[in-house]
Amino acid sequence: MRPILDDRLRAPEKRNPTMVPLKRRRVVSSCDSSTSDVSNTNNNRIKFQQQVLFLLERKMGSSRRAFLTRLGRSKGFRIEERFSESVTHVISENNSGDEVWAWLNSAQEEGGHHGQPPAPPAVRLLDISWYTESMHEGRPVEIQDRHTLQEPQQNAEELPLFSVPSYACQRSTTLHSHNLLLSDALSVLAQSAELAEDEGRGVAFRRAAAVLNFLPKAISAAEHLRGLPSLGEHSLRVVQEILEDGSSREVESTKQSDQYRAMKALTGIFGVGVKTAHRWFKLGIHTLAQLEDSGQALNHTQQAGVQHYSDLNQPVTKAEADAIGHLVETAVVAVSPGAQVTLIGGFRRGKVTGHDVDFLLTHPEEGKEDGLIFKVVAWLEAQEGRSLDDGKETQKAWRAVRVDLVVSPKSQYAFALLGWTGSKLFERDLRRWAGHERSMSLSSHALFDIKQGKHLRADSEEEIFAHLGLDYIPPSGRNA
Ligand code: DCT
Ligand code: MG
Repeated sequence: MRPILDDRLRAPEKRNPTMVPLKRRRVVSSCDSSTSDVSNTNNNRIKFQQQVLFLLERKMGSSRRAFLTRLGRSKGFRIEERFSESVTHVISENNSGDEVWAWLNSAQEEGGHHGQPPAPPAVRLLDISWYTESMHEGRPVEIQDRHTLQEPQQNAEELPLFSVPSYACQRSTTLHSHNLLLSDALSVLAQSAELAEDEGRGVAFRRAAAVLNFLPKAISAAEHLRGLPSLGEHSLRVVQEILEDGSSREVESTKQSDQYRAMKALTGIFGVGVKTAHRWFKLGIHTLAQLEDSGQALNHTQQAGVQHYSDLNQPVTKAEADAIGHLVETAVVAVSPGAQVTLIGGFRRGKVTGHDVDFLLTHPEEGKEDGLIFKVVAWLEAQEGRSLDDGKETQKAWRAVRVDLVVSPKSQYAFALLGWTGSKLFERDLRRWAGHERSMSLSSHALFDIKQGKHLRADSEEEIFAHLGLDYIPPSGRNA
């Protein structure tokens, strides 16, 4: 007997007369209805949990899709309305593998999953024949070659392996990097560019390093980075060389170069910026000793920087930061009862060392924070009986540590806290996001909505993230 297909079960053009026998016809018809509402999930119990199906409407049409969906559900199949990461089987009719793949990519992008379509093994792209045969059997039939759509080999290779949002403030970057060797190398190039006053190039390398630090696993081949934001040709070349040869010639020669070493040494002096260091470098001054011999005029800050050079270039530990925190708190409470001290900067992000210790001071009564820093510094100086530049002791029982004190009125406290916690790249991207994506202007004092023409209030960092339309990222995730 020649089986007959129900018309709606049959592909409009591609007919496969062996699929559904006549006796099924009645069952099929009983499921029919004039409505094409595929979201009408009846209460059929799901028998086949492992297979999560998605029927592609493209070329199938909405009413046929609705019909097939109801049919499948009545047989205990799990059929999703929308494509999502949980889908295991995509069923389509009269589409090539490439066409389905292209559709999936665009669907992912519309859904906000930029740049990460499912990897080919995660989702099977199947022809409608697999579905109709499964309907006939009342269970998911084994997948044969003839059921599968050709896998888009070429496209799959071009797909990025990771999904990386382009702004650092959209990502949580912890201190635990899987690619520190690579990001450290790019940071050398970033620092070299910054020391050459090429800010754009410096930021570009910082961004590339930050993306590497965000990735969930160690990179083994530069191709795996294809399509990721912020990884330009230059950075990719450096990464490739390190992965293949163990090191990058450019990075190694930069580290050895006279200019890089001299500029690092000179800007390592507290109070000396890139411009001053460069002027000295051009005069042949490359080291601290040469500077001291040169007779160059130094300002008050630079003199302190030279005097405490080795102390200030030794990293500050968390234990030291905590001890200094207690001291600052004692001083603050002594000069202004009720005033508050918060650790900010790298230590707030969980770093275990830093080049300085940063604190934010405020007072719950607006206005009472006025002059607080001067009072605190005066109290500390009186307590210590000496100021920083007085180093006449014969036996040194202390070491110099750089401490940054920031003060803010209570109404600006959340903005100051967010702005001074860092990292620098995270802050840069928060401001860039605010400006480019939200038409807002963010600073360590305020958030201004340009379209509404008004300032937005915030009492916490969470509220600022919410104003900006960003998911909240705690300090430990701001180590971009
Ligand atoms: N900051 C910023 N832009 C700058 C400088 C600083 O947004 N140009 C913010 C972010 C970090 C914070 O101020 C404190 O600055 P640093 O102490 O320089 O940074 P850090 O992250 O605390 O680094 P370290 O641990 O080396 O002190
Ligand atoms: Mg700091």
